[in-house]
Amino acid sequence: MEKTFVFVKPDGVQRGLVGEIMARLERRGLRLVASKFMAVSQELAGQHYAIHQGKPFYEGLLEYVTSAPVMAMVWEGPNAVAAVRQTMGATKPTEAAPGSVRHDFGLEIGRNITHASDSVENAQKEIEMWFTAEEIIDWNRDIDTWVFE
Ligand code: IDP
Ligand code: MG
Repeated sequence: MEKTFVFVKPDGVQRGLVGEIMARLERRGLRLVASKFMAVSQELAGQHYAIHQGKPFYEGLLEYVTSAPVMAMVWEGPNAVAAVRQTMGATKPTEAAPGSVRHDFGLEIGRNITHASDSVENAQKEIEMWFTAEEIIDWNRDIDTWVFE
Protein backbone atom coordinates (compact mmCIF):
# COMPACT_ATOMS: atom_id res chain seq x y z
CA MET A 1 0.00 0.00 0.00
CA GLU A 2 1.29 3.48 -0.82
CA LYS A 3 2.71 5.44 2.09
CA THR A 4 3.29 9.15 2.50
CA PHE A 5 5.06 11.32 5.02
CA VAL A 6 3.38 14.25 6.75
CA PHE A 7 4.35 16.60 9.48
CA VAL A 8 2.35 19.25 11.25
CA LYS A 9 4.71 22.22 11.31
CA PRO A 10 5.43 24.32 14.42
CA ASP A 11 2.64 26.81 13.61
CA GLY A 12 0.12 23.97 13.36
CA VAL A 13 1.32 22.57 16.69
CA GLN A 14 1.31 25.98 18.40
CA ARG A 15 -2.18 26.69 17.09
CA GLY A 16 -3.55 23.41 18.38
CA LEU A 17 -4.29 21.97 14.94
CA VAL A 18 -2.63 18.55 15.32
CA GLY A 19 -5.88 16.79 16.23
CA GLU A 20 -7.82 18.57 13.48
CA ILE A 21 -5.29 17.56 10.82
CA MET A 22 -5.03 13.97 11.99
CA ALA A 23 -8.83 13.76 12.17
CA ARG A 24 -9.15 14.92 8.56
CA LEU A 25 -6.70 12.27 7.36
CA GLU A 26 -8.41 9.59 9.46
CA ARG A 27 -11.86 10.58 8.24
CA ARG A 28 -10.65 10.47 4.65
CA GLY A 29 -9.88 6.79 5.21
CA LEU A 30 -6.11 6.88 5.33
CA ARG A 31 -4.46 4.53 7.80
CA LEU A 32 -1.96 5.87 10.31
CA VAL A 33 1.15 3.68 10.47
CA ALA A 34 3.57 5.89 12.42
CA SER A 35 3.67 9.11 14.39
CA LYS A 36 5.93 10.95 16.76
CA PHE A 37 5.90 14.34 18.43
CA MET A 38 9.42 15.67 18.17
CA ALA A 39 11.83 18.56 18.05
CA VAL A 40 13.46 18.87 14.62
CA SER A 41 17.25 19.25 14.62
CA GLN A 42 19.01 21.67 12.28
CA GLU A 43 20.55 18.62 10.59
CA LEU A 44 17.20 16.95 9.92
CA ALA A 45 15.64 20.22 8.76
CA GLY A 46 18.57 20.79 6.40
CA GLN A 47 18.37 17.27 5.03
CA HIS A 48 14.60 17.41 4.60
CA TYR A 49 14.68 20.75 2.78
CA ALA A 50 18.01 20.21 0.97
CA ILE A 51 16.30 20.79 -2.38
CA HIS A 52 15.51 24.38 -1.35
CA GLN A 53 19.05 25.26 -0.30
CA GLY A 54 20.10 28.60 -1.77
CA LYS A 55 16.54 29.87 -2.25
CA PRO A 56 15.68 33.20 -0.62
CA PHE A 57 13.29 31.59 1.88
CA TYR A 58 15.64 28.74 2.88
CA GLU A 59 17.12 30.19 6.09
CA GLY A 60 13.72 31.36 7.27
CA LEU A 61 12.26 27.95 6.47
CA LEU A 62 14.84 26.18 8.64
CA GLU A 63 14.22 28.64 11.46
CA TYR A 64 10.47 28.09 11.13
CA VAL A 65 10.50 24.29 11.18
CA THR A 66 12.93 24.11 14.11
CA SER A 67 11.18 26.82 16.16
CA ALA A 68 8.81 24.48 18.06
CA PRO A 69 7.95 20.77 18.02
CA VAL A 70 6.30 19.07 15.06
CA MET A 71 4.03 16.05 14.76
CA ALA A 72 5.57 13.68 12.22
CA MET A 73 3.44 10.93 10.72
CA VAL A 74 3.25 8.26 8.06
CA TRP A 75 -0.13 7.56 6.46
CA GLU A 76 -1.01 4.76 4.11
CA GLY A 77 -3.71 4.11 1.53
CA PRO A 78 -4.38 3.88 -2.21
CA ASN A 79 -2.81 6.96 -3.85
CA ALA A 80 -1.85 8.20 -0.40
CA VAL A 81 0.65 10.76 -1.75
CA ALA A 82 -1.86 12.51 -4.01
CA ALA A 83 -4.72 12.17 -1.52
CA VAL A 84 -2.77 13.78 1.31
CA ARG A 85 -1.41 16.59 -0.89
CA GLN A 86 -5.00 17.31 -1.87
CA THR A 87 -6.19 17.33 1.75
CA MET A 88 -3.35 19.74 2.64
CA GLY A 89 -3.87 22.03 -0.36
CA ALA A 90 -1.50 24.08 -2.52
CA THR A 91 1.69 25.45 -0.96
CA LYS A 92 0.37 29.01 -1.02
CA PRO A 93 -2.71 29.18 1.24
CA THR A 94 -4.43 31.78 -0.96
CA GLU A 95 -4.17 29.31 -3.86
CA ALA A 96 -5.21 26.25 -1.83
CA ALA A 97 -8.62 24.77 -2.57
CA PRO A 98 -11.41 25.72 -0.17
CA GLY A 99 -11.83 22.88 2.28
CA SER A 100 -8.13 22.06 2.31
CA VAL A 101 -6.07 22.47 5.49
CA ARG A 102 -3.91 25.27 4.07
CA HIS A 103 -6.98 27.14 2.84
CA ASP A 104 -9.01 26.64 5.98
CA PHE A 105 -6.29 27.52 8.47
CA GLY A 106 -3.65 29.52 6.60
CA LEU A 107 -2.86 32.83 4.93
CA GLU A 108 0.89 32.91 4.34
CA ILE A 109 3.17 30.58 2.38
CA GLY A 110 5.74 30.79 5.17
CA ARG A 111 3.16 29.62 7.76
CA ASN A 112 1.38 26.93 5.82
CA ILE A 113 0.87 24.50 8.71
CA THR A 114 1.84 21.15 7.20
CA HIS A 115 4.25 19.24 5.03
CA ALA A 116 3.26 16.32 2.82
CA SER A 117 5.48 14.35 0.42
CA ASP A 118 5.08 15.34 -3.23
CA SER A 119 5.84 11.98 -4.91
CA VAL A 120 6.04 8.29 -4.05
CA GLU A 121 9.83 8.44 -4.45
CA ASN A 122 10.19 11.41 -2.10
CA ALA A 123 7.75 9.83 0.35
CA GLN A 124 10.02 6.78 0.63
CA LYS A 125 13.09 8.98 1.13
CA GLU A 126 11.37 11.15 3.74
CA ILE A 127 9.95 8.20 5.67
CA GLU A 128 13.46 6.73 5.93
CA MET A 129 14.84 10.12 6.93
CA TRP A 130 12.34 10.65 9.75
CA PHE A 131 11.48 7.17 11.01
CA THR A 132 13.25 3.91 11.76
CA ALA A 133 11.83 0.72 10.21
CA GLU A 134 10.63 -0.42 13.67
CA GLU A 135 8.57 2.73 14.09
CA ILE A 136 6.40 1.90 11.05
CA ILE A 137 3.53 -0.30 12.20
CA ASP A 138 2.22 -2.84 9.73
CA TRP A 139 -1.36 -3.46 10.76
CA ASN A 140 -4.80 -4.32 9.45
CA ARG A 141 -7.59 -2.02 10.44
CA ASP A 142 -11.00 -3.61 10.97
CA ILE A 143 -12.71 -1.13 8.63
CA ASP A 144 -10.16 -1.54 5.81
CA THR A 145 -12.52 -3.48 3.51
CA TRP A 146 -15.02 -0.60 3.82
CA VAL A 147 -12.45 1.97 2.67
CA PHE A 148 -10.05 0.08 0.38
CA GLU A 149 -11.76 -1.55 -2.62
P1 IDP B 1 5.29 22.13 -0.38
O1 IDP B 1 5.46 22.20 1.12
O2 IDP B 1 3.87 22.39 -0.78
O3 IDP B 1 5.83 20.86 -0.97
P2 IDP B 1 7.63 23.50 -1.47
O4 IDP B 1 7.62 24.33 -2.70
O5 IDP B 1 8.30 22.18 -1.50
O6 IDP B 1 6.10 23.34 -0.99
O7 IDP B 1 8.26 24.39 -0.32
C1 IDP B 1 8.56 23.82 0.93
C2 IDP B 1 8.14 24.77 2.02
O8 IDP B 1 8.96 25.93 1.97
C3 IDP B 1 6.73 25.31 1.91
O9 IDP B 1 5.74 24.43 2.44
C4 IDP B 1 6.82 26.58 2.72
O10 IDP B 1 6.79 26.29 4.13
C5 IDP B 1 8.23 27.07 2.37
N1 IDP B 1 8.20 28.02 1.26
C6 IDP B 1 8.14 27.75 -0.06
N2 IDP B 1 8.14 28.87 -0.79
C7 IDP B 1 8.22 29.89 0.10
C8 IDP B 1 8.28 31.32 -0.02
O11 IDP B 1 8.24 31.89 -1.12
N3 IDP B 1 8.35 32.02 1.14
C9 IDP B 1 8.39 31.44 2.37
N4 IDP B 1 8.36 30.11 2.53
C10 IDP B 1 8.27 29.34 1.42
MG1 MG C 1 7.77 20.19 -1.23
